[in-house]
Amino acid sequence: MSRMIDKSALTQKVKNKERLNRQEGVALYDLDLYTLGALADAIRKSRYGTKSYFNINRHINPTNICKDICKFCAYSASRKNPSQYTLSHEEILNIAKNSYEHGAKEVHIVSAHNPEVGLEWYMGAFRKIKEACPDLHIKALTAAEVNFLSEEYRMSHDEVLDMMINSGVDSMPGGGAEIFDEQVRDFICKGKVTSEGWLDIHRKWHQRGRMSNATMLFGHIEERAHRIDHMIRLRDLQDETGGFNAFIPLVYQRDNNFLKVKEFLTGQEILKTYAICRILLDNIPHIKAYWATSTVGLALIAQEFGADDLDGTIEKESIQSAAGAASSHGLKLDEFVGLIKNSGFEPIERDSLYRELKSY
Ligand code: V47
Repeated sequence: MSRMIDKSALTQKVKNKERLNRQEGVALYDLDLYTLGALADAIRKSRYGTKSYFNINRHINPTNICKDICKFCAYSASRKNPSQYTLSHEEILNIAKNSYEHGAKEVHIVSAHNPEVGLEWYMGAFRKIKEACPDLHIKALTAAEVNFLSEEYRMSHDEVLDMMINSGVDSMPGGGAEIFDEQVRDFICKGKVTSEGWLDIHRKWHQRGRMSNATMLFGHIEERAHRIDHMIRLRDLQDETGGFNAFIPLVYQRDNNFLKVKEFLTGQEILKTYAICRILLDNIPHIKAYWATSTVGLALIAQEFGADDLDGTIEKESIQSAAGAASSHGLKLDEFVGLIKNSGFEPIERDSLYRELKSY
């Protein structure tokens, strides 16, 4: 189908800043990497020049005990797993305080779906962090976790979202989106929040005047058309709410999980996907090359293929690193800044809502 679309007409349409439909989105993959890169780079440069955003953040993953079994996940542990853990409030608070004292502006708190710890374990941790560090931005609970809590405690999504706000959560991370196509989703993470559920939770969050991010897990069993479908569903919601700050394509990590993927993406396909999301998602301000899954090297190149954000220093990360990513320890600030500078871009430290804090 995509072969029927004239490549030069498609290229011209992108240059004219006209919105592309689903079929044209898929056809973008037929353009060569350099054409796509130039198109995405022009959009990126027209918005941000050579600025590349990052923040000083700390990822906290407080429990790995999960009632769900997502085939791609190497992080979760069943209750019988010897490597299971659940942090106490005191431990979570100490991590947050320590990071705050060392310059972190954001804690990114994402856990597994642990049915044993109780709602107060989730919410109380946020309250305690907010009380101790009022200026520390709390980005917490994916839509998948919101859905889990609502099912577990027989509450509506609205009630869980209100409880998050009352407990000090400032924004929501983009996790749990995986791939929206229902057939692929059923195969890779059956039982998790549905695609419609994920989108509706973010819709409700945005209706409360709050911002969030959106991810897409790619490079496993999905096809190009599924990625385009995913992006278009997000673009539609963004038209409605305007509440997404950033889109984050997460490159599938292959180790220690049940998804037996034989062929992995080439660097070209990953870069094409960054470029395509910059082109298609005309209404989402930022494209984040999350270095933990793309590798630092490819994230730096992605800056020339549409990405304007590199996430943050992270400090410690357990979800992707369990599946093979090199993010178990983050990046030191001076190293991160040096890498961005050496790649020809201007490192801009931002806060969680993309207000510029410092140019390095
Ligand atoms: O939703 C799990 C992903 C996500 C694997 O909002 C994997 O700023 C790759 O959402 N290979 C959680 N990915 C992380 C996340 C995130 C990360 C960075 C920034 C933001 C943000 C959000 O981790 C899950 C899932 O898609 N994940 N296993 C894996 N094997």
